[in-house]
Amino acid sequence: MVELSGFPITRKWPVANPEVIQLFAYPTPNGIKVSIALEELGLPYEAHRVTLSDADVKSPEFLSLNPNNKIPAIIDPNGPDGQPIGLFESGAILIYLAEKTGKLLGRSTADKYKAIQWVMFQMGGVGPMFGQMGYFVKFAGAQIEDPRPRERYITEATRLLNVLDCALEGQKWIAGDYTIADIALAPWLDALEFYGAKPLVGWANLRNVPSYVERFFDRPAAQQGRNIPPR
Ligand SMILES: N[C@@H](CCC(=O)N[C@@H](CS)C(=O)NCC(=O)O)C(=O)O
Repeated sequence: MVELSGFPITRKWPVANPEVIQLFAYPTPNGIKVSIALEELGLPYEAHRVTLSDADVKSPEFLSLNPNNKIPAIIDPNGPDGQPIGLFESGAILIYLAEKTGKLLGRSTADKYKAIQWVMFQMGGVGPMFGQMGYFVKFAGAQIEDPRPRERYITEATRLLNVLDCALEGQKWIAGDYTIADIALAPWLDALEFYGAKPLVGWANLRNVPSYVERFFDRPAAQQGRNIPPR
């Protein structure tokens, strides 16, 4: 029997089955990357609902697993060398799960680095820029008179979308085969609807991204994982 009581997070979010991967998340674009990957990989897991409130993400128990107070985070009871491992940062978790299973990273070493390249593009570009745009467009827009932050992030989000749109020309998935890069990207593309930002970033002019997102969410694992853990 694996023992996870050494992870203080389990005091606030008790573990029912310590033999399976523990996911601590909320169904945001970053959170559902991991639930969708787990569904795609068919790995058994237990999902714990960690809201974005300070009471959850800034609790000492959560900070013990992710000192950066953000979902998602995981504990894999059966990590490298059979030892439990805790991980945060969704990109690192995706790479970890793909390498653990030998899936979702293409067929060759070159494919693998192409996939990781697009994961990094999402982690360093799409996620932070779309997130900031969402803040200025949807949440804080009316309270901030200076138009420059809003314009800056809309311009950058539009630029990133067009990079992706060009790269998807003639491709079903961004790195050839379906990989963790698609799992990293599609939830963020889908968030543009929630932000009400599609008209601002020229969504209607994109040739490939809209059908790419539809194709992604047609997958049973994406449909299942996008609601885990429930709100
Ligand atoms: N780079 C991080 C970003 C994670 C992130 O921004 N999580 C948000 C929800 S999508 C969060 O937990 N926010 C709570 C907070 O900042 O207090 C990752 O990809 O894991």
